[in-house]
Amino acid sequence: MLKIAAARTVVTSPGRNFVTLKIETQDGLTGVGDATLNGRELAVASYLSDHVIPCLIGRDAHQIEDIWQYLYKGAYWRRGPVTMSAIAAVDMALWDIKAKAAGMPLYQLLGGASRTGVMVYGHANGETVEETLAAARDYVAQGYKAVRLQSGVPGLTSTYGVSKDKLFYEPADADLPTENVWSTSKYLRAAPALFAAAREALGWDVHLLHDVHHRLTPIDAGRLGKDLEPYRLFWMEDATPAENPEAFRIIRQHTTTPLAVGEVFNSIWDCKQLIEEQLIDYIRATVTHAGGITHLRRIASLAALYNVRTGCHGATDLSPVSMAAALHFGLSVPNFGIQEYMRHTAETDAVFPHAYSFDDGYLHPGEAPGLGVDIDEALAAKHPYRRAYLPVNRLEDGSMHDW
Ligand code: CS2
Ligand code: MG
Repeated sequence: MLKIAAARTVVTSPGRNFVTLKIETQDGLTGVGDATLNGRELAVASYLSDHVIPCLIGRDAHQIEDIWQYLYKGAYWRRGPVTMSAIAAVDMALWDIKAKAAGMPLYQLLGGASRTGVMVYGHANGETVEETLAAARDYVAQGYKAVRLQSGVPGLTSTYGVSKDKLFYEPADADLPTENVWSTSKYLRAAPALFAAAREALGWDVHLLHDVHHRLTPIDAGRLGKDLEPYRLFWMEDATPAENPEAFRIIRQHTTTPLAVGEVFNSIWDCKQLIEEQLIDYIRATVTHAGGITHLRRIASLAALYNVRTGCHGATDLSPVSMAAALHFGLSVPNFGIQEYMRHTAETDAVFPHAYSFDDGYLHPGEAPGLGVDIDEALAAKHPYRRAYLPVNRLEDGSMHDW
């Protein structure tokens, strides 16, 4: 038995807020889990400290599945991003401990490596098509096989995915929500032009991705997918809000552009219909927001039955702990698709020393026992929490819209 002796949440803000759970066993083994929920960090920190941690002390850290079921079924009020991020952090930390106790990198416990590396995509963005393509060329020059393109929309002062600092995109940028303005008609004219220029400039060997970020109606999404078909995207992400899985039937009727969805999902139940009806091609659920490695493996197994591949979310608001866990999962899972890799800043990397490394377009989790990542709590303490909201989005007439 590996008795859990203590557990604590560490809230730190090296450039942006992160919530990390650290679990310690009586034998001195420690494990970490990422519990960061962008814009609602303290809700998860409290859920862990006030409601979960008291139930962990004294339990056997080896009983990952039983603890997962205890925290899921025992909560009564199940699912949702706060609950499932908290469960995910416990799950990641327990897998970290188990792999350390076994003296091997976590991927070995998940069935070993199914590939030599985890193919990742970077985020090229710019105010203009030219700026975006220049950023994309930088990524290709760094060896990336896949690049996401997000460009400004003529006539709009801001849009999703375009950051002031090209390499690092952090949307949680203000003490109260920034208000963005959106126009679908302006966007639908701009996006196809971006990818036409991209194929002209970058050729066909690089995978191109795009994130619509929940902003279109199903029929508009069908139109965009059809307009993008000549440019052979790897995927069109979050084409329409995914609360309504049936909406994807409409998109599917109009386009063969591959569809990815799920970064906001937090359980297999959110994914089920989209996967079983093959309405999507990639499932974006992540280790942190979808209940940890234990639950993400269940989602991936369901997806494998229907030829749906993984495409885990990996934005900067998922900490290096989450990235490490995603890489162990991604190295082993049979129906791997691609892993998002929005690089963290050097400030963040210093707080989260890690073994994973990038080489020629692929990440590898490394061979350190466990997740191969930790949190430097002394350094973390130097970056106090700062409230930061994600933006909100309105149409040009002021109506609230999806951000
Ligand atoms: C985006 C994210 O990376 C993505 O695909 O959807 O940047 C998302 O906007 C943030 O994670 C929200 O916190
Ligand atoms: Mg996205």
